[in-house]
Amino acid sequence: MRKKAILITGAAGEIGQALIENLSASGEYTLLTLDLHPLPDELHGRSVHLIGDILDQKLFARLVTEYEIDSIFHLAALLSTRSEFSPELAHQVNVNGTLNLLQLAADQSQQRGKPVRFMFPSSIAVYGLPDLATKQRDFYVREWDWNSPTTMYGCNKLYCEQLGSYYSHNYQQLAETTPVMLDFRSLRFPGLISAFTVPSGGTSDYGPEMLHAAAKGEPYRCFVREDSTIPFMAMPDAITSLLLLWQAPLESLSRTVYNVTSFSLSADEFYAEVRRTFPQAQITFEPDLNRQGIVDSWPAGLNDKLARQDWGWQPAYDVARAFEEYLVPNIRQRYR
Ligand code: AKB
Repeated sequence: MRKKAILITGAAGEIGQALIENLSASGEYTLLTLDLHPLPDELHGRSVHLIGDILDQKLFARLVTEYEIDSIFHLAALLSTRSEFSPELAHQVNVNGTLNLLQLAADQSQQRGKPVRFMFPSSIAVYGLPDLATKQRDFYVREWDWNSPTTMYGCNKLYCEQLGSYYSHNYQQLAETTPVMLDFRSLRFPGLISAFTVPSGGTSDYGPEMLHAAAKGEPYRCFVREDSTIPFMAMPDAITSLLLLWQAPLESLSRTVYNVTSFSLSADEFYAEVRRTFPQAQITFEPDLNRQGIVDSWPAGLNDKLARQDWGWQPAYDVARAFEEYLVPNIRQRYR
């Protein structure tokens, strides 16, 4: 008899680490985690960890002989800045890797006669605002607004959302018998800020990088202008939203992809929050034109009304609580 398990890809990344911490706490689930890298020592023993590549289909073929995959949290991806340096590699990992996992989920759903729940974090990078005036005017974008990404990562995320929806609703639509479809659900995240990990390869990284540098007493050159505004979210809210959507009854969902957000801040306002706790922070603003262009194309805020309406999404951390109760105390402790 195969063991029922939840598969988490990209498990050693920022969201992955926080998710393992949360899902393993109850001891209720067998977690199968996959990453190119080992997990940090604190997470040892919380999951069955495999060092491997999502492009390795043989690895998945072996996995399903031992495990019945009940849900997949597919977190592995090359982020936006990294993807611009290696667009073809990004496409391989972000699109072909996702396709492999969708196929695995489709086969598993069919085999066990029950949909595999497939959770896919998407991003504000799927939006592409044409100019700053429009960004200011259409401050809180809805899911269907401005779906014209300017980055490889954004294109990859938008396409994979659509692939997920295809596998959920129309897969093998011409076959004589309708297959058991998988159950794909996606969240468009803003820039995420963790107190415990520092992001790498993203373009929203200037926020968390500023904060972690200040806490370490290191100078930081912020690569966007002071007025650059995007939405952000503290990691605990990201995990809450992921788990809420995962657990939501299918009948309550009116779509497969939802915006979620907590607060919007300009880089200057972010700096002001950092300075409140670390008045000696040495932050300078030296915009990098290319990365600035990416941030300018991303929305200043997200309209997450549908997530609130359909599955009761509500952020627990506004700016003040995120900094005062989550980020600052934990970061202080970390760099003490
Ligand atoms: C990135 O900057 O690439 C990510 C994202 C906004 O999805 N943090």
